[in-house]
Amino acid sequence: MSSLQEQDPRIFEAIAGERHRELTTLELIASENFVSPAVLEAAGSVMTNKYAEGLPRKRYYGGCEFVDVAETLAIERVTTLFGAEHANVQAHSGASANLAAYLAVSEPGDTLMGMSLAHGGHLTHGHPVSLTGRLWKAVQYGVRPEDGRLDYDALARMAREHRPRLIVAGASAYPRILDFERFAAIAREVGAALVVDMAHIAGLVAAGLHPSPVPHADLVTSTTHKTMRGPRGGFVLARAALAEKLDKTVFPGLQGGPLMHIIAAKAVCFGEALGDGFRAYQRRIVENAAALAGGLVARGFDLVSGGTDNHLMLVDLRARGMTGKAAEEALHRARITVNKNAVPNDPQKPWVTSGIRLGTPALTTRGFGVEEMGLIAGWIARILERPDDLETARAVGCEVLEVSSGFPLFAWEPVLRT
Ligand code: DSN
Repeated sequence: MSSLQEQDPRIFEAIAGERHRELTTLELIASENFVSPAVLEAAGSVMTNKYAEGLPRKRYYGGCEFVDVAETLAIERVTTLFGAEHANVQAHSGASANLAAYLAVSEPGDTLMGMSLAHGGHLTHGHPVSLTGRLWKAVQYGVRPEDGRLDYDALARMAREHRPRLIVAGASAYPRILDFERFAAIAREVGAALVVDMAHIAGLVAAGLHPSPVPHADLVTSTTHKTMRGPRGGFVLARAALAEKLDKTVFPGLQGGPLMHIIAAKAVCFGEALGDGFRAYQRRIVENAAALAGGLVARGFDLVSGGTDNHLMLVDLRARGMTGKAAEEALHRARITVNKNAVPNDPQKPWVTSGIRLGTPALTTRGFGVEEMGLIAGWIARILERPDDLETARAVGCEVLEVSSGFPLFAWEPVLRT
């Protein structure tokens, strides 16, 4: 019996239940993934015990010689991976990474121009309920109604009109390539700083499958747990000229003690991303997304922008008279996990929505390929044709279980950097 099981059986059971859920359902949430055993081991390590305010070799606490090794490796690896001049790996999350980046190049009260959550952006890109929308004067851009894509000429006009101090590029539900060079030109023209939030696509960028924002942006923020397949957390890349400002903004500006166990796990994740297998893994994510999108379009589904260039797609359910909430619940009954998601100009409230977002990073980690993506498109179509039919849900759920039992979750072996 494990010590957790003995001491706290309810938490032990909850963790066991989550492990079972992850094994026996299809994880199609575009922002989730499954970490390697090595990342999990580092994240669950004794480094959780250590206070280490400051930076490697410049700490406010003694006894930091081993956590310094972990943080130094994380910084070295992530700067190599993305060709960046400087990195801060202490941000606890993508939201805190964004806040740190904004504060490094602007002041509360300045104008921030970011992509609206309702059009695929993110809460922290200036939404009124987020601190970013309360502290900054936010103006929000969206996608073209006719094709669901960004209109860079419209963005340039908006920038000229509002003269933002800060432009934020990046998205959490945009299935197309982002033109960072164009964003940089727009920012330069109006004298704005450019912050790119590459959280969703960081793995693709690291693998060279999406153009990199690093040569174009003043600061680049990311999470480590999406396509990067690392622990839950954030980081910020910066030009050398902004390094000190950024580091001081993270600590002591926004955070106290860094999560050293998570920083150790980030170092492991970055090491895996530098390994030989990572590019092939990212390529399979993109191939799987294209196959899933193709399978859905062939079955009559409307995808925002007509398809995908990256790891995710957005299914617009309005023509089917179905809400995203109803679709999420119906698919859940058949062991398929997705999230309801607003489509551009969605008439429904955020809690209901008219769409679902699907992504392939997690199932690609398990070894699912294009053949299985065809099966999944078929299962989704069967469920959403009869969303209330419990017999269809049961039958599809059995097929899901049978197919997914061939794809172990915790046994995969990444190619490690030596
Ligand atoms: N909540 C994340 C996502 O699902 O995309 C973004 O922070």
